[in-house]
Amino acid sequence: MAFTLEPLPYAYNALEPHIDARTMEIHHGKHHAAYTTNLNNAIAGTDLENLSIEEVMIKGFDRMPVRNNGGGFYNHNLFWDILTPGGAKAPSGELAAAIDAAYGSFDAFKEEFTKAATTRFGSGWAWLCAHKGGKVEVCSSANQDNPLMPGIGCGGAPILGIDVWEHAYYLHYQNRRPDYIGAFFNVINWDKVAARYAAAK
Ligand code: MN3
Repeated sequence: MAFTLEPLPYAYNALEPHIDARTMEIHHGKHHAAYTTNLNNAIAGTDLENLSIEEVMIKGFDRMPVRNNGGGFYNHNLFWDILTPGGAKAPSGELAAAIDAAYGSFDAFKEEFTKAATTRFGSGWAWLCAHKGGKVEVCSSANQDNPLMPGIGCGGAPILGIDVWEHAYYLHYQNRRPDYIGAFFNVINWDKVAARYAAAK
């Protein structure tokens, strides 16, 4: 069964002024669509067909172009899911407690996450991951790699991620990646991140 590109759960302009409509339209309708098509083409007729996307990422890890497009498909699904217009400023409950336990405070976590996203050279992602047992950890990965892949990043399950490829911000922010990362914090759906945390820990 082929993977499908799901529509966004909000309008392309819903995240403005933090992420502009044109960027969202091209990012979802062109980039994510291409990863989806290329992933389906790459696994068609192979032993990776009919597996879950998580299984494809792990089992197809050392096969290009499965790794790039499987990661691209999964990472963008996560990204759209954890964004929302009018997001809360910070998490609450057990996720907030886990972040405080790991980093001391939400502001200190935000600094660490921002540093990971800012210093990821070239194209990639920064993540907040949850380990079994409940510990959370910030890391980053190159290209479309994902922490579920063996030997990439934190090794936990990603529960929050930011795409720092230029295609995610260049139309509006040009070279100002730090401004885009700051704006990202205004549109995080912390309820979704908390649900991912509860499922992963
Ligand atoms: Mn992208």
